[in-house]
Amino acid sequence: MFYSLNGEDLHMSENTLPSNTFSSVSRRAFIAGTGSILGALALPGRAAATPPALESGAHVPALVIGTGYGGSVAALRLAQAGVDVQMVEMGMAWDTPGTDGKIFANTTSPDYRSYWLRTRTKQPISNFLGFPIDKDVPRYTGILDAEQFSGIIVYQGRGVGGGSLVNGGMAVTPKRENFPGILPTVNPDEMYGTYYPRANAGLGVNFVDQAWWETVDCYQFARVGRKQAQRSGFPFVFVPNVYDMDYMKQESAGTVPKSAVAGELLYGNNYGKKSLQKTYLAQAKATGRVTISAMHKVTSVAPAPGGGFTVLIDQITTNGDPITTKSVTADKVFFAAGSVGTSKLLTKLKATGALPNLNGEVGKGWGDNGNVMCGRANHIWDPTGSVQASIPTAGIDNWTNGGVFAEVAPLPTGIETWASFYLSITKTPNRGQFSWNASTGQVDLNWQTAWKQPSIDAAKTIFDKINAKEGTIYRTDLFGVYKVWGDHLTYHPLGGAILDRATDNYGRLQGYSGLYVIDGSLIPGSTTVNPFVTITALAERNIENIVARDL
Ligand code: FAE
Repeated sequence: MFYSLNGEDLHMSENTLPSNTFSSVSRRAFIAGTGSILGALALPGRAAATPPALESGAHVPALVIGTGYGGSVAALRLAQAGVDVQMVEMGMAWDTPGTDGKIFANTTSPDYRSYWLRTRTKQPISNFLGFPIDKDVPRYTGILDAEQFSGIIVYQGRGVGGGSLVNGGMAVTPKRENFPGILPTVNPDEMYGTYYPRANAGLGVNFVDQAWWETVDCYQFARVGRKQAQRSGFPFVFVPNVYDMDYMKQESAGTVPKSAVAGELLYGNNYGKKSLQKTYLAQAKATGRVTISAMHKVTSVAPAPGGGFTVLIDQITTNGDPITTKSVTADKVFFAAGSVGTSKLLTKLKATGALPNLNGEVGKGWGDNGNVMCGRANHIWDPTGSVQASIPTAGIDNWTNGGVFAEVAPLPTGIETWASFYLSITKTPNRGQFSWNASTGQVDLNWQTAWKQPSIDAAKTIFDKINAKEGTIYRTDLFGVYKVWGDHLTYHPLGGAILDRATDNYGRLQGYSGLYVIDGSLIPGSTTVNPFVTITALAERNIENIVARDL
């Protein structure tokens, strides 16, 4: 079953879709979720009077650290409940065109906008035909952070919209049978009946038109992926996305400016993608109660003498240097800086004595969602196409037998590569822990590259079989010289402030009344599929409880 969100065209399309399409959200529940969003829009706001920009010495009722999924849900729902919200975001606003007239750079030509404070790109696929493809770029507060810890690079979006600015838009609701393993203390009936539908509606999730998909050049790579998966007996599943699939049809027909079809993604999409700026954050701003301060980085949160919390914030330049430090008092503070950002802040604040009452669970339970990448070399008669849409639409599901869900990913290089490329999400027991390093003044993560071995083993349950069936081999030239596995990175950081351990069962931090966690750090390391729908749905669930009980 599946649903469509194209205006009034809200209906099930079971007849036209394979039964193995991902989604466990019922039509009634989905419409209930949509109604809730539309109803919420009709609530009285203060559209005329936008709250003032963040000034040092200000007192704010609610301060949200970060503008990704968790932060955007929190801001919208708090504002709708009548609370003025200050959102603080360390990255850029991404609302102004660069020197080429475009806001975002293309994936094939990274420039100063592409990386967060690096002088050389750190592309997830670092090599091609064995040759390194990274290049020098000016140091700038660019959109993609390749944050290096021991044993792993964690890719994250930086800017207003967080990860929604750079991600593949795959909006996957986990299979219900897997949910107890994802968030064991959360009631699945509530999630699948109310909060997943609400999240899908709020995010603007839609499906590709499969009749179009079957014929169009830019999904040839995915059709090759399907053919080979099915020949080896693996279920091939279509997954929803937040990219506007009607827009992509027009791109492909040449009637609108191209984005996904021109390979835009990793450094932002100039068109088509319904990032949070266009969904939750647009609604939040429309209430008139939400102010977003970009290029502001929170460095400290501590109890304020007269109640509430003192929040220290560095306003930074595009070089990353602080211009000024602001001190703000907030009655309530929502940590929504992402799994890594929130974990680093909380670990530091506990260790350095700013928030000593946080419990010993802070910094624990961090996972990589079992991410591992690989490419396969196809035969010359199996081209994957020189034009590849950057938006993935499907995956290979071997979760039940092999603990792996593999996204059939594009390789939008603009040339024929005869490569099939995959990002696998796997079941893995390994979890890392953040700790404060007093000598460097940094937060470390104790991840080891060897901890990816269970992920590689899981991915091999699919790709060894496909290679054997097709008479093909792995590509060894994409992650170095003779290196098969992209086991050095994750796109899906999760955990570090686990629900019902570091916080109560709704994200209230233990030890302090008025501090909350509301992002991916609540989830203990795995969502079995791409994570942002689950992050959004959990945030919807938690903020509803917080608004009802704590305001
Ligand atoms: P996130 O979206 O990371 O937002 C946190 C925000 O806080 C960021 O904007 C930070 O700049 C900001 N911040 C951090 N520290 C501070 C501070 N001290 N002061 C002020 N601001 C701060 O968090 N997921 C999917 O479900 N489907 C996909 O297709 C998908 N593809 C991906 C592709 C890439 C390349 C990447 C990097 C990620 C992808 N993800 C995907 C993961 C997804 O984007 C991620 O799980 C969510 O963005 C996490 O949401 P959070 O709200 O936890």
